[in-house]
Amino acid sequence: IVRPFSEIPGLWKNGVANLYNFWKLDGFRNLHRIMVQNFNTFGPIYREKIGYYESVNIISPEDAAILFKAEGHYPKRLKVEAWTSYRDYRNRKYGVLLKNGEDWRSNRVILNKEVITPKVLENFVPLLEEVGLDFVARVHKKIKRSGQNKWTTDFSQELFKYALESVSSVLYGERLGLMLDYIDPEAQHFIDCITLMFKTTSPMLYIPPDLLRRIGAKVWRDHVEAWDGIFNQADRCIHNIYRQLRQETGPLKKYPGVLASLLLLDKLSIEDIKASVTELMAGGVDTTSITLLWTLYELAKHPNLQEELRAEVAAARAESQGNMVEMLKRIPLVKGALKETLRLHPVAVSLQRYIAEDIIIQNYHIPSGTLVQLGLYAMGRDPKVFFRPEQYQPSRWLRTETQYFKSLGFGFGPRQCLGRRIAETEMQIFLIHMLENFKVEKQRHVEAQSTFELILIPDKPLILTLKPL
Ligand code: HEM
Ligand code: 2DC
Repeated sequence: IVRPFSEIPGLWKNGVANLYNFWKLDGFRNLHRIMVQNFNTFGPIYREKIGYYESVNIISPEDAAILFKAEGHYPKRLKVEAWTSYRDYRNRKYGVLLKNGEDWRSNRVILNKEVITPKVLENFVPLLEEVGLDFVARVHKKIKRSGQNKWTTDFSQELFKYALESVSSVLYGERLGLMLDYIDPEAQHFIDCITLMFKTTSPMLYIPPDLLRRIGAKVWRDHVEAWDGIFNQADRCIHNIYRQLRQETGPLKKYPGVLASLLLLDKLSIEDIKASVTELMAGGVDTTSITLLWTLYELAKHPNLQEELRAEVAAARAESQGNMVEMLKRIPLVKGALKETLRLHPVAVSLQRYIAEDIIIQNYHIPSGTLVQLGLYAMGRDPKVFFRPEQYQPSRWLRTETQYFKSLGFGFGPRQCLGRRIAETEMQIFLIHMLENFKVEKQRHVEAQSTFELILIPDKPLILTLKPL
């Protein structure tokens, strides 16, 4: 017999007491580890309430399949109130990230055609390849200047710039010039604002932002300052392209970028376009750069694997005679490496949906409208799901039995990551060029873990060394 909702194990009776305990455990930073612990204590399903935030948590791929089958036509994830509050406060429109219902769907369908259908790859690849080559040239220059035939540093800032340059070049069809020695201070400010925006969001998951605003709390003020910086910079970029496009006469010679394509298509209002393009620009920096940083770190830990990947890339290059679109079809192990990075170091600690119908999971009844979370970080490290989960093994993704609802780093279904195609292509091209040019090494004995700042990031600087091959 199916057991009722009220019998699901967990701590869901006193949200305020739970919030206090959560805070004592430094839960704002340890959310992912607390989830792992909760699954160990309560089993594969538990109910939870922290502050006003209530959810049912699941961990297995089979249960994830049930969850996503019940997501309905307008999939809705946890509302990040800090983000909607800022837009309400400043009177700005929501983009696809924050919209829901029919408004979300109609915008998303149009955006999908410009950023996530396979056919846009041909447009993106040349733009992204240019950025990849510039990154390699920059590293060679740094190595030469060092006089030591190597470059040792915390590459996070370098990767932030690479990611922003990549996403901007796809969105605007134009380069910002971030691979140069002297960069626009406004671009650096934009990068710093995104980091601050994520950092200040996590406490506001559990304490209502409107309350924090009314009492004049510093997190809220910092959060507003961060988004203001993000919107100002994005507005400048968007305005620029808008002006250029109006001066343009006659047909376009080359692909003009996502923004110009959307403006020319004329199916979304300018305000809607601005809102979503800003989200794409802001969503495209820390996500890919941190995933690439973790990947370099894992490659540094596994020199033999690094050689295997290099061999695959060399063979792909030879077979496709340097045609990058063709080359991207011939690097399954590189793609496996990126999946493996997202398994052990996912950007999103969980995926969530408000279910659109009643479901039964682990023999418990869960009513329609409940917020159900799949613990993505916990699933990636669960030995019941992945054989020897602690081992970084890209080849596990070459076997089909590994796939069923297990590769969920970008989410699932119509509400999955809109930037997925950009992110994947950008990261694959980066790894191809890096493997072809440099060996990655790390200092021994430095082990890093994830820390939660809304997205999961390394808890300490990852110092790596690049040496020319
Ligand atoms: C949503 C992960 C890069 C823009 C999401 C979601 C995840 C995710 C898990 C939620 C999906 C769901 O609920 O099913 C990642 C990872 C990335 C990445 C792992 C890189 C390694 C990017 C990039 C962009 C971007 C580069 C922009 C160019 C977005 C947007 C949404 C989203 C706009 C909201 C889509 C919607 O609500 O319709 N991402 N992301 N992401 N991501 Fe990404
Ligand atoms: C954070 O408990 C933990 O891709 C919460 O590019 C649940 C939650 C809800 C939404 C998730 C968020 C978590 C992590 C960051 C995500 C976000 C949806 C989109 C966002 C996964 C898991 C992200 C990073 C977007 C951000 C774009 C934005 C900055 C414009």
